[in-house]
Amino acid sequence: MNSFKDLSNAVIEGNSELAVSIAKNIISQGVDINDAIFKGLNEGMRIVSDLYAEREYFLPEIIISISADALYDALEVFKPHLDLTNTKSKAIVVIGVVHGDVHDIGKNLTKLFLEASGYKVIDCGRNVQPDIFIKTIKENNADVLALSTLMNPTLESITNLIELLKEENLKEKLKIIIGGAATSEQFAQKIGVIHCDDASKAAKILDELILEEKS
Ligand code: B12
Repeated sequence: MNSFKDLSNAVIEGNSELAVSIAKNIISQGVDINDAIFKGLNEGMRIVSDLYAEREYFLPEIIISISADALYDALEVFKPHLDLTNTKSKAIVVIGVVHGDVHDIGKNLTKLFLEASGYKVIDCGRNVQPDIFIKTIKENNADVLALSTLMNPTLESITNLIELLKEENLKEKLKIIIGGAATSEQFAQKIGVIHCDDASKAAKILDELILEEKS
């Protein structure tokens, strides 16, 4: 679909006005909004990330922030049209970016996809201290903990948090799913959690786990 590519280009260009106008157009055409978010917005940000990785010194971080703004502005247009009001949620998810890391675009997309799939998501934000995660999990009797990090040094924050969850006897009660560019299947296996490299797949993975548990 052409408008997905246009939307992705608007994010790459950091053109909020254009992104919003394309998003409105997509809605008026009755196109699948999950598809628009993934194939348009997410794809645009992925290309920006690749450009940054390849030509790091020529693409200032400010440009990336402008792309992120365009993505968020378009998301605001889509949000009211996603069914986020499921009266009976599938499960309660606590989500956040671990301590030391402020990259939250992937986490925000994961949150949105989970909400759109019927999960109740409590967002702890970014650069989250371990005790905040523990408190939020306990207060909300959470079923799932979803963690994100894009930086290698902050993998340690995930390891430390898992240790703390064990001490609090919470690890076995929770399904723990991690994502973000710094995470890997190997790392996830080592610490006994689930790995997912794609925000749009998280709900499917959790659906299967929850179904498995119920049967
Ligand atoms: C955008 C960006 C920024 C923005 C962040 C804006 C924001 N609000 O998030 C700004 C400019 C602020 C920034 C700052 C910094 N950045 Co930066 N940044 C990036 C960049 C270019 C893109 C990241 C991004 O948003 N990608 C798009 C999103 C959609 O992708 P994503 O997060 O990977 O998420 C996808 C999946 O991973 C998954 N996912 C993510 N989380 C989760 C969680 C769950 C549960 C699930 C299921 C899935 C999932 O779903 C998403 C979509 O499918 C990357 C480079 C790159 N190539 O990735 C560097 C990068 C991550 N940054 C880097 C660094 C070093 C920094 C700084 C330290 C720079 C500095 N010297 O100040 C600071 C960070 C300070 C800190 N303490 O956090 C490094 C990290 C190196 C490393 N591996 O350790 C990178 C890799 C650049 C590089 N090549 O050096 N950055």
